[in-house]
Amino acid sequence: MRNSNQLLIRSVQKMLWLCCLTLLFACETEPVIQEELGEANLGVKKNHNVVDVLTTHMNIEVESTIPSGWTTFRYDNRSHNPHFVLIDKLPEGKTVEDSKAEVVPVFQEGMDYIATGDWDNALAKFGELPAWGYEIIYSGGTGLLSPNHTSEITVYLEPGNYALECYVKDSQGVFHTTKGMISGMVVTSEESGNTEPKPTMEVKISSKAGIEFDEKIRPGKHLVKVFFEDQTVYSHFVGHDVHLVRLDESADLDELNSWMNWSNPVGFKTPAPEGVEFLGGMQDLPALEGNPNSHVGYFDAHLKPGTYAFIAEVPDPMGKNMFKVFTVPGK
Ligand SMILES: [Cu+2]
Repeated sequence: MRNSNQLLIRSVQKMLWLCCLTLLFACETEPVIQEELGEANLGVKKNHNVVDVLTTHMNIEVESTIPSGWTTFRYDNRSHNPHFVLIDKLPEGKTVEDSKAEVVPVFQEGMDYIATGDWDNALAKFGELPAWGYEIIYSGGTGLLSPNHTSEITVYLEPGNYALECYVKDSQGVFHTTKGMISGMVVTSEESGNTEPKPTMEVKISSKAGIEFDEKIRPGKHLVKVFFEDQTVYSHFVGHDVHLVRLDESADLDELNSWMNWSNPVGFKTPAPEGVEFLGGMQDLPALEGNPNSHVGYFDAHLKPGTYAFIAEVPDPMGKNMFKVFTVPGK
């Protein structure tokens, strides 16, 4: 397994990662204040224009066309499984239909080989990914979200064709993408007019230092800014991100640490580890050089007193300082 992993890492390192597109800035408008009685007023503000995203089973419902610039998505998970929404910017001329035909099946067949311990054939299968698959720019998205939860995120999107996907696995190891959790969306050159949000707290992530934040956290409604100091490709083909989880006493941190890697046969398989409530987060951002908007994404977090963690969806997040448990005190 170790040799196979090294082979996979080497094969990934050979691959081109063409994330060199330029982002454009959008104009801004004033946000609306939203407060809730009984909660600490931490000054969270929200954008007017919100794109609704809905899951009721193995689906992602979203508007087919939206404007560009700062974009707030409200994800409502009304299904019985945890899901996320990763926003893929597709290369010029490609659509979600190309992803369904040429990318999704390759990952599923590769995963099926991994599940049987056949890494040689898995690597051969991943080698069949089309060259354009390596030009997909992961552009943020909603982190893992437990059933019957909603989460709002804000990211900056430039015009183009996008795919929204979730690749959590079912109990048989079938990716949710294979079961239909991938949808297309066109982002037009019309600007949304939304403003960059004002956060109440900030989390930084980098391949070198892991996840860093000020652990003195007040309870209440927060808007979390996630700053990507860099981005890279790990052995599971994708980069780092930040998920927020609430942990109860039954949570097994080692189990969760292993679960956060889809290329682990037991990883990302539902049911999710016990005692873990997924509260959203920010999917991979590209952190493009010279484009400050590509480094930041925002998500809302209702932090009641308790034990939480910020965790990345990477192989062994604990070993990368990307699994940080923290406590939110009482008022
Ligand atoms: Cu899913």
